[in-house]
Amino acid sequence: MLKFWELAPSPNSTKVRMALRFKNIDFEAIPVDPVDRDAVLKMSGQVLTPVIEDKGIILNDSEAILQYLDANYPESPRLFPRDRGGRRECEDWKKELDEKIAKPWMPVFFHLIGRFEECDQDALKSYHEALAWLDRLVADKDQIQEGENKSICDLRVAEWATYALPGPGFIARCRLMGKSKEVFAVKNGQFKHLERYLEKWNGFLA
Ligand SMILES: N[C@@H](CCC(=O)N[C@@H](CS)C(=O)NCC(=O)O)C(=O)O
Repeated sequence: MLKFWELAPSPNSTKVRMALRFKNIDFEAIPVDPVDRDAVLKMSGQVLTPVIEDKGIILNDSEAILQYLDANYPESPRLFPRDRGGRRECEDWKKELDEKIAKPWMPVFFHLIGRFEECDQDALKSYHEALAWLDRLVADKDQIQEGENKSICDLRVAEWATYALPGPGFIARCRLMGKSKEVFAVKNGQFKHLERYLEKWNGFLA
């Protein structure tokens, strides 16, 4: 069975967990201690998570893992489109999210994990603006980008939005997500379209 070295709730690990669940791939998750990377280093030759071991292959880097899963599990639902134009659109969407939501997310997350003493209020405001933008975009949709095999775009929305809108299963599995909900300070019902849209992806994180 595929083994997954995971550091919850880091976004790169969250991304891989959602991909594995979306593709219905059985896996064994092995939690990594953030201050003890020896096992990861010994196994993969580097210290960063996530890492997977599958069919004799050891692979780190979340983006490489997502591509590997699509290439090696062809019977499972696809994350990425096959055609170049579709791939470019998905890459553009990633860039847009990186700029609009991942950037302001980071200082707030660093406050959550204790790396920054203060919560950067400007970043939090920009993060909320990004959530409001996404809430408008998903108002009447289950899929953010038109076309087949673009679930990666939805996964990427969930990757960043779940920190403010985590599902109960994610909070139960990873206690820090309860605190995350408080720190990212979104009220229930504030982004109701996004809450509905995230249900499926939050289910994958339970
Ligand atoms: N490009 C890598 C980055 C991996 C990465 O930065 N992992 C973080 C957790 S999200 C980590 O292990 N950091 C180690 C540390 O901060 O000590 C990926 O996408 O997987």
